[in-house]
Amino acid sequence: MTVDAFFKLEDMKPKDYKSDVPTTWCPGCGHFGILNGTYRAMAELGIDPAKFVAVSGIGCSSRMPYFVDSYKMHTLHGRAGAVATGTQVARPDLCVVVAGGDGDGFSIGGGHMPHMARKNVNMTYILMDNGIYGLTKGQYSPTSRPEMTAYTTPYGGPEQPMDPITYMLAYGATYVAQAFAGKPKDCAALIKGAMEHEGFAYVNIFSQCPTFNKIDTIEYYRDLVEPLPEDHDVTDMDEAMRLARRPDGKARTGLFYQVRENTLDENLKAIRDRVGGSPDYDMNKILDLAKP
Ligand SMILES: Cc1ncc(C[n+]2csc(CCOP(=O)(O)OP(=O)(O)O)c2C)c(N)n1
Ligand code: SF4
Repeated sequence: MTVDAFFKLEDMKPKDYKSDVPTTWCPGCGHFGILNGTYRAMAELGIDPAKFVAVSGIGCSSRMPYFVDSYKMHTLHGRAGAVATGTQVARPDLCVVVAGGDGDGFSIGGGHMPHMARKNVNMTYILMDNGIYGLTKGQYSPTSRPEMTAYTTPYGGPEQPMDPITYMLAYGATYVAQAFAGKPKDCAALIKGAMEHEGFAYVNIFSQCPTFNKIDTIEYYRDLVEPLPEDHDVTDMDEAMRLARRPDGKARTGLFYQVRENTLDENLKAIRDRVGGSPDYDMNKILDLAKP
């Protein structure tokens, strides 16, 4: 079954998807730009909130679902993608979106990441990459630069950061994109494409944390990013990998990679169809197998 949430409502405005819960983020936090990009993507797709589920883990970023007027789940640290997989498989007609931080996704949640991508679960993963643990007051994360001194690393980091885009390409995600929270229109366009994509869509969004990350500032990200070349072929994995590794030090933004492959729910349905599975199946046939 394909997602049945799009183009249900006409003339929707981004603010129509705002919930009654006031935002809790610090002034100047990049997460606002990502939330606004999400509202805009929802409005452009005329999404029916009754067919939309926002699922998050734990962190400042994971508060996002409270601010969206739809079904939602605020789960456990690092488990959003696992819970969302259950949601998507049970109800393939819903538009499922995961939101979380870099610590949530690639530290504690790092074990679930390859499997969401590998299984090609039909959902969107929005990762708000601020290079720090915000909600716990500023410890270094797997995307922090080693020169950053932080709460548990007062003399700098003892290791190199990982690059989310390279990981997700290697894990087999079928839609891989990167954006910067300072450009909410770009965020909206890539999130919209991710929601419409049939398969596992990953969007990495640089999001400044002015309260605790004193080196990955809005100015730093503005200088770091550069759009992918206009003629970039989104089916060229080798080129996507090459650019993900920042050959000239620039982090590319835009759509790195997109291909259409069977999704987990499509493959599960194919198995059910092959064996003629249905909710009315006579369970006695299974019990009969245990007869001596
Ligand atoms: C199992 C578990 N371990 C640790 C924590 C403490 N904790 C709360 S939020 C968080 C990380 C937040 O950082 P990130 O996911 O990068 O999101 P941000 O707050 O920066 O948006 C941690 C470790 C927890 N809630 N649960
Ligand atoms: S601590 Fe950082 S990530 Fe958390 S709300 Fe404040 S600015 Fe945003």
